Amino acid sequence: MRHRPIRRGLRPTGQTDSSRTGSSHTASGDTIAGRTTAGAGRCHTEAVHRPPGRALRALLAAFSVVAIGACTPEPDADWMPPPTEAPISTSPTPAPVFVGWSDPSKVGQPYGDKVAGLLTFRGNPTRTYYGTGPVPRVTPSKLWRFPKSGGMCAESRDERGVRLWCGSGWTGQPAVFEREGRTWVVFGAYDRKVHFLDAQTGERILPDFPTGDIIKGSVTVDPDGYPLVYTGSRDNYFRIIAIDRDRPTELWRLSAYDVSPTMWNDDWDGAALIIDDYLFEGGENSQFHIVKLNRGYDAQGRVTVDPELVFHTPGWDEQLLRDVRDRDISIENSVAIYRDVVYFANSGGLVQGWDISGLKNGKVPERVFRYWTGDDTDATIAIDEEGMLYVGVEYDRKTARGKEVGQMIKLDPSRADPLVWGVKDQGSGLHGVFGSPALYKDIAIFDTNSGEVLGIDRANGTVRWRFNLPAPTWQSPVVVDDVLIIGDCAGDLHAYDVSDTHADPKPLWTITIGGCIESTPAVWKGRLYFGTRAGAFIAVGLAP
Ligand SMILES: [Ca+2]
Ligand SMILES: [Ca+2]
Ligand SMILES: [Ca+2]
Ligand SMILES: [Ca+2]
Repeated sequence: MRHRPIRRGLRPTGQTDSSRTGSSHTASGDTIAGRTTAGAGRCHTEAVHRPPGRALRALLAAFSVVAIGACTPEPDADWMPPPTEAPISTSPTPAPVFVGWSDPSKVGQPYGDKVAGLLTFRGNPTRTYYGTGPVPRVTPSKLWRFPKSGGMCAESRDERGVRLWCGSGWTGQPAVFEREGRTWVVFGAYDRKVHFLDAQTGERILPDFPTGDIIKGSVTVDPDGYPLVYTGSRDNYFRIIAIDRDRPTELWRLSAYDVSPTMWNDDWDGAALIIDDYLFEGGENSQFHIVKLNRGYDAQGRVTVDPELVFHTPGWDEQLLRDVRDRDISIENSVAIYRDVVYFANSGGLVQGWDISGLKNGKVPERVFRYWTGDDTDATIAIDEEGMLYVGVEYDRKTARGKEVGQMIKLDPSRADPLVWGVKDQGSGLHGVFGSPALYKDIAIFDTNSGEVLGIDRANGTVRWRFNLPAPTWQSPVVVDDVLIIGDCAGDLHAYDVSDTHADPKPLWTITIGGCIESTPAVWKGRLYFGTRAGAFIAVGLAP
C-alpha cells in the first residue's frame, strides 16, 4: 500500500505547499488561478426560456452551410461534370479526429472501446451512457439476490448521529463489465464493503473488500483495461484496488486530509473519471483532485500504479462563501468532462469548469466557468453534444437565487449569462433534484425529491410530460432501448416506453422489489442490477 504525502506537482497559484495544514476557513478566491466568466456568478436572471445558445446557433449555421454546399445545384449552368461513374461528393466529409480529453462525438456512447461495460456512474465522461439492451418489454423476474439471505448493513455516523444503514442508496450505481469471459458486477454498499460478483449467478468472484465506513458512491472500473477499481468510502479514503489476484488488494489511497485547505467533511461520494492515465475526482473535503496514475505491470504480470497528485484546488471561492453564508461546500457529485474542461458542482451550488487542455504539458488547470445555482448541487452534471450542461439542484437553503434560477437547469458555458432555461421545483420542506438527469432524444429526464418525474424539452425548457412516484426519487433515471427505467421509494421498479417524446410515457411493466430503490440501476445486455435500502442487491431480467 502506498500512501505518499503530496509534495510535488502542479499547484494553483498562491498555494505554496499543498501538504501543509491550514485553517479550513481561510481559503479564498485568490488562491484559485482562474478567470471568472464575466459577471456569470452574480447575474440574477429570470428563469425563463431562452433562444438557442451561441454554440447551437453556430452548429446549426455550420450544418446549413454544409447542406447548401452539398444540395444546391451549381449556379453555373454551362459547367458539366466529367462523364464518370465514380460518385461525386456523395460521401460525407470525414469528421476531424478529436484531439483532447473528452470527444463530443462520444456523448451517449460507452466510455471507450477497450473494456465492454458500464464502467462508472452514468457510464462515460459526459455522464450520458446508461447501458445496453435488449430491455425487457414484458415483466421480467428477479434472477438472483445478494446476499442470498439477510442484508448488507453497518452503522455509520453522520450529522444526524449513529444509524444503521442497509443495502445501497444514492448514488450506488454498480459497474458491470466483461473480463476474461465473465460479466462482473462491482459495487460498494452500506456494509462498508466493495463486492465483486458474477453477473450470471450472483456469486462472488473475489472476496469482499472491506473499508472503514459505508460506501455511498459508485465505483469506476479502469476504462483502459488495467485490472483496477477506483472507489471512495465514508472512511475518508479514496482507493485504487487491484482485481487481478486472489483477493482485491489496495494499491494506493488518498486521504481527504492529504490536501489543504479543506472544508466541511471528508467522505468520497463522487465516481472518478480516468482518461489517459489521469484520474479526476472531487471530494467532500471540497477539493478537486487530479492524479497521474502511472499504471503498469510488475515482473509477475500484476498490475501496478505509482500515483502522484499533480493538482488540487478548492472548489469554492470568497464570493461563494459570501453568497451561501455557511461552510457546507463539499463536492458530492461526480466530475464530468467535455472537450478539455472538467465540470462539477458543490453543496454550495457553485457549478464550475476547469480547463485541463495543458495538463500533460505541465500547464496549471484554470477555472474557465463559474455559475452559482443558489443551493446544494449534488446531482452529477450531464453534458450534451454541444457542451450544454444539465444540472439538478436541491431546494434546501431556499435562497433567493435558487428560487429565481430553478432546480432543473440548462447552462450554456459559452454565454455571459449561461442560463438557457430553468424549471422550478419549490415548496415547503426539502425539494429539488438529487438524481442526475438522463438525456434522451430531444428531452432531458429529471426526477425530484418529491417523486415527480419530468420530461423536459432540451431546446426550450418546456415540460413535455410529468408523473409522480412514491417519494423520494433520488436515483437517476435510466433510458436504454427507448425504455425509461426508474424505481421508487415504495420498492417498485417501473419501465415506460418513452420513444414518443411528445407523448406521456407508456407504462410497460412494474415489479415489486421491496425497500426504497434509491440507487441507480445498471443496465447491461437487458439485465438490471441495483441495490435497495432494504439491504439486498438484485438482478432482474427475463429468465433464460
Ligand atoms: Ca468520513
Ligand atoms: Ca455525502
Ligand atoms: Ca450536498
Ligand atoms: Ca442538501
